[in-house]
Amino acid sequence: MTDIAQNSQSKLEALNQWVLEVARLTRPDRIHWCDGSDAENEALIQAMQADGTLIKLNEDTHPNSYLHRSHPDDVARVEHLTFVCTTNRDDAGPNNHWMAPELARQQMDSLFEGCMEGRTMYVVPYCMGPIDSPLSRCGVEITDSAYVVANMRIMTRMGAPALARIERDGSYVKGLHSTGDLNPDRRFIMHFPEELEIQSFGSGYGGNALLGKKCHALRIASHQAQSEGWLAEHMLILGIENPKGDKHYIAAAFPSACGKTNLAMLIPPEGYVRDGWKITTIGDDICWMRPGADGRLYAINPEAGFFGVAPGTSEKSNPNALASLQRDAIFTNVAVTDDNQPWWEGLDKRVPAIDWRGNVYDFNAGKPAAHPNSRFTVSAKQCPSYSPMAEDPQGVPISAIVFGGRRASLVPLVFEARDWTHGVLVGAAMGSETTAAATGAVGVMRRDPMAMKPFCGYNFADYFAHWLSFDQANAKLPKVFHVNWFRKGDAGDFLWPGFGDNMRVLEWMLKRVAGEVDSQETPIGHLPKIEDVNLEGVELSQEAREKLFGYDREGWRHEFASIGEYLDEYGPRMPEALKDEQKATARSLG
Ligand code: TSX
Ligand code: MN
Repeated sequence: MTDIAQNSQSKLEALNQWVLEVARLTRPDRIHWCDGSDAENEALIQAMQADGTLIKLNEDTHPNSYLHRSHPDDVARVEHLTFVCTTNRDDAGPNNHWMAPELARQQMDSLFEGCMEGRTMYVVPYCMGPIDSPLSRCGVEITDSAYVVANMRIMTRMGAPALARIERDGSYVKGLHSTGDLNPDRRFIMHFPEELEIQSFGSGYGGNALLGKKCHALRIASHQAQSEGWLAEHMLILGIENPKGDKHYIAAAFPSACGKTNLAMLIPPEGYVRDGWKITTIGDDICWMRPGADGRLYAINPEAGFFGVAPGTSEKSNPNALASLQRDAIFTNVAVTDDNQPWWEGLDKRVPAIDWRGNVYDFNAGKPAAHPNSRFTVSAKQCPSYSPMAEDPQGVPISAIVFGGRRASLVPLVFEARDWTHGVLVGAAMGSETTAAATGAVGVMRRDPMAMKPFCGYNFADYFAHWLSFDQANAKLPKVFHVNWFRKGDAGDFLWPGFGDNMRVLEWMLKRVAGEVDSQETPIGHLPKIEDVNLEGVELSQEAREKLFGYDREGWRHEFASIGEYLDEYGPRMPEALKDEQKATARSLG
């Protein structure tokens, strides 16, 4: 046996040992190693239809598509039950719930003990990112949920090719998941970034159970990225092609309920399409990027599918998403029509027959028929705007990073950061107003740095320092922008049309990247000169023009005082350079 063969055999041997160790603890009736084949998927879907996990939808309108109804108490991520278990508490930071690793393991061992009795244990090898990309990373999820397997097959490169890469790489993230009895009192999502391990018990919901997504690709990967010199971000990636055929790529971070998936799949206004502009989609949720040999940041989408919020997705808000959902999709917690088609609020004017819990829908009860966090799972390949570059192992070069939030007041439509450090401050200070879809009060501003508040696997102060560290002499970093599609007028109306018209803002960003236009310099950054934004075909009132393209010194003075207080919450680990940037801006606001 050659050294290499011996080595790879021992790597799989280690995986085998871990699987057996988990089986000794959880005591499943069967162990199934997933190969990702069509035959395997069909057998799983058959079994899930037989036991009621999946309900077949209308084959004529939605071929090969299924509905899953989760336990009604298991419909969303559970931040208060999500922990980052680092040796030192400060490494997790005030932005995470922390538990000592030994205590967390003890607690999880007792939950996992015997939890798979009578069940099948699935071993799911997966790769986050194109199989042959140096930016990709692998994992193995052990789960007792066939629904998780079916979703992981869509969301990741799952099965035999991933196992082969694991055999080559040797390293992978170990994820252990059981739905347990779905008791919310016995539910925990534990991360052990130092050991590249995840343990999740008591939930079957996507963000808690599809461990490749938020747990691996964001929490564990952000920690790994910090030590390896790259970035794991909660960002969509889109491509823009101009009439000359130049291609640019933009990565953008938004908190929930800002329409990230809609922006990733944007269809430009008619005039732009006629002139030869094109938007392509690389990803809608997660972006891994690292500096290339030329100093630019190169990005991949580690996912292979979309796990999107259904409500609000319509022919008007996102035709590309709807087109993606015509076949081979899994719907979770949506309503159905009388002819068994999936339905959700905002889709169209039909009235559904059955609500997300499986009860006859009572229109007069005034409650939504689909759960507000109901989801679709679908392969990215089914999206008409999906870019072939999403499969490129080298990734795509990023020309602009965009941060955004839902802000009814103060924040203009778009501004550009002065430089990288200022850009990091813009990302660190970003926030969004809560909507009815989230729990709690509506319209309250919450800071959500880089949209990573629930997903950064380490101390935010160290995370900002890591971002600042990319500003090297040979770096050709993207320009950083901030956008707000949600500015309201005094009458409470949205001032910007949004959706496809956001293309006009993206075009201005590219003009800035190319150095084709100058700007209004203000203490908060570069605002567009209104004549440099193509507003042909949009009607904006005088109030809209002033509020979207102007800046309110007095309001920003208050905002910067609040940003200063926010940074101070992270204590002495907060990088001086960021605090200095905040102070300098505060001073120039007078
Ligand atoms: O996704 C949105 N985007 C980004 C699209 C590429 N939404 C939906 C947010 C909920 C997830 C938006 N909502 C956007 C937006 O740009 N803007 C708005 C606010 C808005 C809503 C309705 C209208 C205009 C703005 N106008 C009419 O309905 C006619
Ligand atoms: Mn997300």
